[in-house]
This record gives sequence, C-alpha cells and structure tokens, in this order.
Amino acid sequence: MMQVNELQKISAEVRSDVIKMIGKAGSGHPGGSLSIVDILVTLYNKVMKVDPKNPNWEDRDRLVLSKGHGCPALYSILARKGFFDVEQLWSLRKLGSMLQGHPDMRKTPGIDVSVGSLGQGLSVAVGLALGAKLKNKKYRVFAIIGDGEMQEGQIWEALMSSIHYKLDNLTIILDYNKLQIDGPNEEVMSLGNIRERMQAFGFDVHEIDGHNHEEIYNALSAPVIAQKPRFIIAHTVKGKGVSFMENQVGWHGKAPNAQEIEKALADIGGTTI
Ligand SMILES: Cc1ncc(C[n+]2csc(CCOP(=O)(O)OP(=O)(O)O)c2C)c(N)n1
Ligand SMILES: [Mg+2]
Repeated sequence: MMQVNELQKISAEVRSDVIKMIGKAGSGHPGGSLSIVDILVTLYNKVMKVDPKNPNWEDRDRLVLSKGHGCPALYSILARKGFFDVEQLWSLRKLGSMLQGHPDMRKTPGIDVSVGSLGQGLSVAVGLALGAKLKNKKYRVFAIIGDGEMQEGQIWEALMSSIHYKLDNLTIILDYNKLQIDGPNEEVMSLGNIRERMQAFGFDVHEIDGHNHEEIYNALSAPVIAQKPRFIIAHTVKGKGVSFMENQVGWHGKAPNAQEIEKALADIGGTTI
C-alpha cells in the first residue's frame, strides 16, 4: 500500500527547497519546477531503481528531464536522496556550482542527460530506451516533457521513433500545466486532443491528476503492454503549492523576493529561512 502522507511530506519539503533555491539564486523557473514535484517525488521514492552511492550504475533506471528548466525540483530530490550534499542546493546557478540553471550530466551526480534546449531530451530518452533493448538490459527510461515543449517538431519525431522501435521500456510523462513562457498553450499553439492523438500514434495512454501521488504511482507502475511505449498525460498546475504563483504565467521565469519567499514558504508549510 502506498504511504501517500509520506510522499506529501517529501513533496512539501522539495517545494520549500525550490523556493529557497530560486530565491537565493535570484533567477530561475519556479512555475514549471513546482508543477513536476509530485511526479518526481513519486518516481524517485516509489518507482525508479537508482543507487545514490553509485549514480552511474549501469542497470539503473534513467530519467530525462526534457523540460530542463524545471531542474531545481530534481536537484532537491537528488540531494535529499543522498546523491550529493543538501548544502549544494544553495549554490544553484552560481558560477562554478555543480547545480547549473539547466542540468549538466558532467557536473551533477544523478543527472543522466544534459538538457535545456527544449525538444531535444525526448530524443535522447528514445536512444537510451533503444540502447537497453539492443543490449538486453532491463532498465526503464522516464522522460518528462512540457506542454509548450511539445510544440517542438523534434518531439513528434521522437514520438514516432518510440512507436516504430516498440519501446515498451519508455515512459513519457507530459507535465500538462496548460501554460508556457508567454501564455496558455491553447492560444500559442493548441496541442489538440492529446489523448486521442497519442492513442492514434499507438501509445499505452494514461491520463491522471499529476498532483495525486496514488494516481501517479498507479500510472507509472501499471503492467507494461508489450511493445507499446507509455504516454502519461499528467494534469498539473503551474506554480502548484504557492497560492500567488498557481496558474500565473508571470511566474514562469522569475525569482521571488524576500517577502514573497516568506509567503510562499508559509503556503507550502515549510520553514522560514
Ligand atoms: C529550444 C528552446 N527554445 C526556447 C527555450 C526557452 N524556454 C524555456 S522554458 C520555455 C517555455 C516552455 O513551456 P513548457 O514546456 O510548457 O514549460 P513549463 O510550463 O513546464 O514551464 C521556453 C520557451 C528553450 N529552453 N529551448
Ligand atoms: Mg507548460
């Protein structure tokens, strides 16, 4: 049985870290970091096989955060899992820090793929999943893409490839928060009926509340359908957990000031700095 309370507690801690990290850095992407917290917390605490003491373990499950700007959430989880010292979190985006504004696999233990240029990460995830098949490895590959990111042409090439190569070891999670840098997806470039489109492609499609740990877990751990990659449409809220950031496009790429940090941490139920 899932211990949802425990995951909720970890998620609150991660949300507090995200706010403090971006606040201290003075720049970053709070909205799209907060929307993926519950997905990442469930992945790393209940689903993925990883070893913080051996980050490059060959048989580990892989994560590609294709929407790399959401990395503060991932850094917090990796630190709290023991991949590196929690103190490192406060050096986010500083010159020479191991925690850059977008994930760098050469600098940060636990980061499987360097990302940041939207649209590219999913192709790497397809390659990793295909590699596992060719080498007869059992590891799974998870990729998180953004809904604005999904407008990139390369995403659609990668989707087609994953179907063509029958990559049932690949799970793609769409962080469907309905907003991108400059407005609602629907106004900028509609994604249409994603469920129908992905079903037509041939994916094993799941549609969930991306802030409900139990639903996230069930979608991630459902039995594999042979030869079908999985596509999870996770309905999320950009800025989730911080009242004044929720569903606000203006909080895509802006750091909170001292007063806003206090208010955000109070909303989350975290400690003050
Ligand atoms: C190729 C590319 N173009 C532009 C950017 C700048 N950029 C960073 S985040 C973002 C918006 C992405 O929207 P979405 O995928 O919906 O992210 P989320 O809502 O999860 O923050 C843009 C345009 C980028 N990182 N890469
Ligand atoms: Mg979005």
